[in-house]
Amino acid sequence: MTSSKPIIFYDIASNQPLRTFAPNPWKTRYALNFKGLSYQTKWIDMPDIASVREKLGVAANRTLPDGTPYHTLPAMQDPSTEKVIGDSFEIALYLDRTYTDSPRLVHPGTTGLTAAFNAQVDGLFTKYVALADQMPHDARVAEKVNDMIAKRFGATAYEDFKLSGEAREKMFVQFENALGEFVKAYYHVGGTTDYFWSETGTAVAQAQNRGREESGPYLEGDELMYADLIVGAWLAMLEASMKPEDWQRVRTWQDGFWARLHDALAPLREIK
Ligand SMILES: N[C@@H](CCC(=O)N[C@@H](CS)C(=O)NCC(=O)O)C(=O)O
Repeated sequence: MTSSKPIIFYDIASNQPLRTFAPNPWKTRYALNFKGLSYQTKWIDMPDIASVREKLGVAANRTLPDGTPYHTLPAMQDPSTEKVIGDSFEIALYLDRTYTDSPRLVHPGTTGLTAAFNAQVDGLFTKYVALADQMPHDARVAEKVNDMIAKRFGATAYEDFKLSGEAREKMFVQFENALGEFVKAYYHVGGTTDYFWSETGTAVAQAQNRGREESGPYLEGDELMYADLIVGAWLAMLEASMKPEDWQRVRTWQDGFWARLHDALAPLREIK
């Protein structure tokens, strides 16, 4: 089927110019652009996400540590089928099921694997999200957003989450090491956690990458699939939400591997 009317994609509003910055909406934008589908973005201020989703009739899909549910984006409404979906992974599966003439995001027989990979990648990057401390929230809502986040985690103020000095530097080193472990998935080497991206292990990592430099930067080399967009979404979040010099630092890690992946996805970052 081809979509007759544009799909409505609900994304979180940034400051001007409006652009995607949060990782899960990035997954959906990448998916829509990859499939070449016609869509338009509805930008939603973060404090309004719950009321918009309630109006659309989708349930809250995340829970706080105390069990309280809360609403998130992305969400999607497809006027051609009247379907409304409020989760990035479910949106990807729906798009594959419905728009079979466009390239497939999740290849047959890999749905469970991709779901597990999605959770794994979210967990990995979320651990270091404090380093993305320049989220481009609009000034009109920034204070409300900061209060919302602080309240969720029992802090008195958003400032309590901010890292500085040695603690921040330590987190950078840990993040680089964690990505050094993760890059093994791309090098197609063993998954055992032996931390080869330690100071003494760097040469091992480089040796193991030999032979993969010439192929594309995706998990399967030249062939892009949804799993690559999941990682790409987190990299796009880092670019949008880190200090430029911090993002430049990430770009140098693992011999520039993440920069190569992010740059390869540039044609799919169009905002419609
Ligand atoms: N499982 C959901 C998670 C979506 C999610 O966590 N979205 C975040 C942005 S990346 C959000 O909307 N957060 C709003 C908030 O924290 O209030 C999905 O994949 O769509």
